[in-house]
Amino acid sequence: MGLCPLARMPLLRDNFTGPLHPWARPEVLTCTCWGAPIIWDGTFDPDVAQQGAVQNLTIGLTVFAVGRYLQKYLAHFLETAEQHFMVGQRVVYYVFTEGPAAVPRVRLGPDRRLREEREERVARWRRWQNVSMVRMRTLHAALGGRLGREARFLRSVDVDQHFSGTFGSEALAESVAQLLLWHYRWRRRLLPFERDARSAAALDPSEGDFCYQAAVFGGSVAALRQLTVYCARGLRRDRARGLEARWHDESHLNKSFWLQKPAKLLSPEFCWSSDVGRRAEIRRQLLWAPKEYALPRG
Ligand code: 2GW
Ligand code: MN
Repeated sequence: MGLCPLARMPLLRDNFTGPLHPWARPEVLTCTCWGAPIIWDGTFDPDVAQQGAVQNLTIGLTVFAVGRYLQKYLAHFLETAEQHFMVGQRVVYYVFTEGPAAVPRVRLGPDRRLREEREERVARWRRWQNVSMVRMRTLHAALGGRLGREARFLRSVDVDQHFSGTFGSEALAESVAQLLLWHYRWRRRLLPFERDARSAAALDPSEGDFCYQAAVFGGSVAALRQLTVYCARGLRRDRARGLEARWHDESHLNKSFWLQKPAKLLSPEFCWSSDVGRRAEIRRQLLWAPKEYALPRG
């Protein structure tokens, strides 16, 4: 397995996340075989992470809030982000939406701004399988524009979530993948990667490291431009062949992170749902994703 060039984290020095204490969590894996730290509660000191953070960085948080999701989720998402997300840092929220006028006016702290990015292709959002396609393409285009010039690091997240605990500099790196809450205990060969060899997202049974979540990913502008264009091309290629990967953009994201290893992994504690039930190794729930499976999915 080749070492991922992104794993070198050029801008972030060793003390960026504070001293890592893998022994503080002997029961979980705290480092990948390619040397990327896996951040669990207790493996970093939030204060040290904060002090060690490179100052004068703009961190972007991109979120799509289209149709009923705008009214339903965005206000709570932003309010909790104000309390917990990168507090003390310069933050720009990039809200992709068709109805900027309807974006809730949430009081923002100093050094924090909200930019409304116009999402024009709203008609396409009816089928949820299209959601992933549109998001990857739109994000890629935005990264090539103002957003890409303004922010140094970005996180892309689903809006149907909220922050419920500190989410700070320990979660930044050249490229960051979120371990999927459902599968982190599973055997590798059982992981639900795309196995249809005709799909651009296909992974051979001997391939795939971990199962990552498309609802949360992050990194530098350069790393995310690569990631989003890779996924957008794969999605387009599959569609042209009448294929749809098992987990849509998530399958393509997993293929991309297999080829370009993430520099940092976040434990499922950073994106947890009470639907999973109690797990001894989950010490806190940083981002809780309430699911409404009863609602029509389009
Ligand atoms: C449109 C049709 C059907 C379902 C959702 C939507 C929709 C999504 C919408 O009307 N408005 C909207 O703003 N969204 C955005 O897309 C919003 O940011 C939302 O959080 C995100 C993903 O949709 P969601 O949260 O309903 O789908 P999940 O939680 O099942 O997401 C997983 O699957 C997605 C589709 O492939 C993505 O991979 C996503 O990253 C996964 O977490
Ligand atoms: Mn979601």
